[in-house]
Amino acid sequence: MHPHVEANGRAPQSAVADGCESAAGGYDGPIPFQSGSNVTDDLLPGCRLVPLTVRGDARGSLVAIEGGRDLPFAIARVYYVFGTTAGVDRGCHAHHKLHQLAIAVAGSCTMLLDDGRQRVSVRLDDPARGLTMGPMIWREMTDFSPDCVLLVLADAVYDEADYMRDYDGFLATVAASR
Ligand code: T46
Repeated sequence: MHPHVEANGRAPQSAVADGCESAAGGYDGPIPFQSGSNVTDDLLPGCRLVPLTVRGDARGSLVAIEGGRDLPFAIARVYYVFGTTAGVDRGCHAHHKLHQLAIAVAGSCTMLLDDGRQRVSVRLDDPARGLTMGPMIWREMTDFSPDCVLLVLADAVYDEADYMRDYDGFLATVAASR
């Protein structure tokens, strides 16, 4: 298991994600991580930790990300989360179609990913590594460090209709797609 992949459990049979308060709850217990130790291995479908090329010299470091080249999608939107209040959780939703890449360009936070079958918790703490998140993945962000800046590149502009913000509804959609 990659050291930043901190936990993996089976998704519960019924809703546990009643808002972000239950982000750490509802696990049946850890099960072995399935994908080995390579950082580019799939965590869940559409979710990968990917190394980013760091162009460094004596002055410091620079990472460039070009849509369609370093990413499997064209970048339609960039946003970043920062100044997160201590102890709060964010996310608590899935997307119908959206593809994203998230990078903790400063500080760290934990991203809990849930495909309705399994849950994986990943610590994002490296500006040289991104996390891809595809459609139909419930995500919860927790344990933000005070200095955390979470940069997200997305393949579509903001569309509230693409959000699933109800965990039971998310599970029902997953079940209906089987
Ligand atoms: C995701 C995680 C990682 C906009 O107006 N435009 C935007 O592009 C975004 C992302 C948000 N907003 C508005 C909607 C809300 O009124 O900003 C407010 C906060 O958004 P939200 O509560 O969705 O933020 P997070 O941190 O819970 O989730 C965000 C993304 O929305 C989501 O797609 O995957 O970060």
